[in-house]
Amino acid sequence: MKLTALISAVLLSIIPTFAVAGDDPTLYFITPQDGDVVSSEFTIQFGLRDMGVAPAGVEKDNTGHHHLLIDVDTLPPMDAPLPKSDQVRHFGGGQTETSLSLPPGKHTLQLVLGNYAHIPHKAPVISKKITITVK
Ligand SMILES: [Cu+2]
Repeated sequence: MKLTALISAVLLSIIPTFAVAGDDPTLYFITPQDGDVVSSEFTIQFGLRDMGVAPAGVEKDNTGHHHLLIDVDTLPPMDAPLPKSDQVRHFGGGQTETSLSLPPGKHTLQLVLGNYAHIPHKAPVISKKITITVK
């Protein structure tokens, strides 16, 4: 009985660790960073931890491709393919960086990972929204 309790306690303390290990994907900007001042043409690098990048059309668990949201105030629906526009750019080739030209002033940038069919994952993988100033 005592042993059973001990085993249960050990299992309970181990299981949650296993359940979350490698299961906490993080999407972020390597560059630019929040608050940066950039020139009119600048490079953006996408960072992703705990998931992989795969081109659109390639169905593989725990992968997706990047979508860059430019000056988007309200996130698009997370249960449908992301729209394609100047403000929502798809990197379906599996690119992890791009070069962008924006008019002078403040702009917001945000990343959303989409699966092979451009649909965000069940627990959507979204970066923090950053604000940059274009000179
Ligand atoms: Cu896409």
